[in-house]
Amino acid sequence: MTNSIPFQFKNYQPRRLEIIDTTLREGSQSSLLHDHQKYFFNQEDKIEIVRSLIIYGVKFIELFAPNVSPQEKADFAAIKAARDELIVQKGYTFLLAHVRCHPDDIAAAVDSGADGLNLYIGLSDIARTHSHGKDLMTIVKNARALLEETRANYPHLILRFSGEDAFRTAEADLCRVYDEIAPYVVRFGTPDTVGVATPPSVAQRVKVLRERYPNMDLEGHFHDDRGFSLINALEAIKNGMRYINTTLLGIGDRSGITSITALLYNLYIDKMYDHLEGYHLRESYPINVMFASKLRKLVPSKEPVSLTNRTHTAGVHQKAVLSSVTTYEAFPLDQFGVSESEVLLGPLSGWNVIHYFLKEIKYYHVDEATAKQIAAVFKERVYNLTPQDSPTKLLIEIAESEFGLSHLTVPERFKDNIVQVMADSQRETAVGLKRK
Ligand code: HCA
Ligand code: CU
Repeated sequence: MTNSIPFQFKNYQPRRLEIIDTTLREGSQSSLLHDHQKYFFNQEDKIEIVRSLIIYGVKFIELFAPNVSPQEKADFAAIKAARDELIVQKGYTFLLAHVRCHPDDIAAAVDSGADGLNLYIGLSDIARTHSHGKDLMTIVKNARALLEETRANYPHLILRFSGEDAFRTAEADLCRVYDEIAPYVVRFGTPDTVGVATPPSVAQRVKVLRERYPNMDLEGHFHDDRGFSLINALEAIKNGMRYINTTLLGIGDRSGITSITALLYNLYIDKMYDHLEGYHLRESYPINVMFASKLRKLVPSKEPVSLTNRTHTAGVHQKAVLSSVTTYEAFPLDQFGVSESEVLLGPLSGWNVIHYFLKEIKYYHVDEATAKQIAAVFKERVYNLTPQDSPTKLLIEIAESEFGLSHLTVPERFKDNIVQVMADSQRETAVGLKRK
């Protein structure tokens, strides 16, 4: 099967990997927003998110169909204006509307100036029975007519078609529908709507679709119900899929989809550098921090591009990372914007880190023997801390009032050589570590 539409991407040559970020569509469906009594991103949030994504190097951004609500329509226009402002500096970014195979959605998206339509419809038996109730051939007939008309009326639009729940749709059914639709679109989506796909099933599906539609680009959208959204996206890319849907921090319906920074980080680790063309990897951690603050939370500990991935609490680990961080940090997070490392003072801290903290960070005169004694007292008392106290305060109190430690005088110009600025100065218990 071939796709007959020669499509001009406004002179844009798609890269080896094109991320279609859907933070503002799929991500907006996340229950996390409800948990934090936020419920939706306001227009200011959306513009900041879009600007950050464009600066990060994303060229395709998915938004809701503008007829979802008057607010979505107004937001679409504001986002488009923000996108337009960045064209001279950053090149063109395509705004894609996520639309049902319904004339109202298509008309609203076209009116709002969308560059493309991400059309979708449920194909699996379950969706057909419980969602829209239409049989396969009726779906094909309606979708085909609509797409034919849309293609003819708006030759400039980027049209994509997705069979929702593609991984619970029989291959024969999927192909029967895609065969009919192929002449009108440039991309087929294969969403794993409920997160049932596994790396082998992804590899198999991508191979079948690539063979059957060699001129068609494929797009993946992997939900994380089993925790496979990242590995499935990697597997799809390794088998030749070019377009992948992501969100910031992987948020989305239920447990979400593939995290954008986790995906790029893993491609880097796997040395797939040609897939990273045009992405500003050093912005990875800053973009995660920006987005986490919108959700009123910290960058989650399960996010690979996080400071937590560089935070050490166990005494044995702390001692080792003081000597070389590579002992407990295998991959280079610096390139992803995590330029600090942290050791947290707490019940598990050993005398090494206490010595390091008192001497190198707080500039006390302290020898190792005294640091060992202070550590013993600290370890006894730290369990009784109330939430108002901090381990740092306790340690300093012990050091000064019980051990009578006094300060060294360190010339100003040497201070920066010893300690890095801490990532979050609110966290009094964090010890900044010098990177080696
Ligand atoms: C949805 C379902 C969807 C669609 C993905 C797509 C999914 O919320 O509309 O159209 O590519 O997971 O199937 O997100
Ligand atoms: Cu989804």
